[in-house]
Amino acid sequence: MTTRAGFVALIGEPNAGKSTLTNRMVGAKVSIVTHKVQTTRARIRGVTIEGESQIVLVDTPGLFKPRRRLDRAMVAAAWGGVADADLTVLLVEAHRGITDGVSAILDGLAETAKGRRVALAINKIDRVEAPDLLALTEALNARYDFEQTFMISAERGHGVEALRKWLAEQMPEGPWLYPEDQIADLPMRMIAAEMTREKLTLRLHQELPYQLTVETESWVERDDGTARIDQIVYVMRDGHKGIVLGNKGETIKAVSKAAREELEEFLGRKVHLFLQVKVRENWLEEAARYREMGLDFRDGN
Ligand SMILES: Nc1nc2c(ncn2[C@@H]2O[C@H](COP(=O)(O)OP(=O)(O)OP(=O)(O)O)[C@@H](O)[C@H]2O)c(=O)[nH]1
Ligand SMILES: [Mg+2]
Repeated sequence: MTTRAGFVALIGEPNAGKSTLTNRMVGAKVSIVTHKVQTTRARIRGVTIEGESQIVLVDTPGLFKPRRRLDRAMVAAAWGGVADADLTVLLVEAHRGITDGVSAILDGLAETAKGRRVALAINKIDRVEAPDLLALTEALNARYDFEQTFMISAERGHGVEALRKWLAEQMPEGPWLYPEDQIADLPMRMIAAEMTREKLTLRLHQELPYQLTVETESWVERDDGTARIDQIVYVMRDGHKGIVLGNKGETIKAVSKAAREELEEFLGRKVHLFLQVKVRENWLEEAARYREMGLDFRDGN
């Protein structure tokens, strides 16, 4: 049997649906998803098998015009994903079309991805009519020489099988890169922190999600088969701490419950999750915070 294996980088604007597609193809939630932009902060690898092929999906942070150090490190991580991949899939939102952001990514591809294999996936087709889709496909292919165009709904699953079958055929011949049953390549402590960050992002308004980070401080396996997980939520101001805690601690309690439930489902066992909120004015300038997120601090320079 000839096996195949390779890396597929998923890139696109924030909110394009890269993480939703990753989870859909893996068949489990390995990357967090929210309706807000800039949810994914580092490269998250999800693994899936199709026939004789092992496809390693590299979910990346959205590409946008960076302002802060964290933004720059995120964007660098996304382009780094393209550089390391056998194939790149650009996701474009069907109903938004060629925005300034998409245009900038197309320019970036022309500059950095020369000689690299790039396919196009127009996502969220559930939100548009067919004629609009054809026009968008033509316009995008006029801007960049994509190997293939797929029309998908990552959320509903339309077109995802065709994309997956095609990707499987494109993977280079070689031994599988991960054990057959592995679905993600991310330390469990990071997956756990991401789950909490997702619940916080879903519950907090405006800028706050962008100004906090979550770290798993300790993970203790107990004799009774349960795990005790302690996490720290870093915020930048006292006022933010109050908001994250909520009235009588109700916000943090709800977040903790939702994150714990998801963790228990993922791990298939009972978890005791303890969250602590700490004010750290300067966490956005601390190398250790970036390391914990899986980002390169120097990329932010
Ligand atoms: N209607 C519709 N919504 C979708 C589809 N795919 C994803 N979404 C929604 O789009 C939003 C963003 O999805 P994500 O998967 O987090 O997007 P992302 O590209 O990973 O975003 P960043 O991590 O911020 O770069 C979520 O609310 C998803 O539910 C789709 O096919 N149709
Ligand atoms: Mg994402």
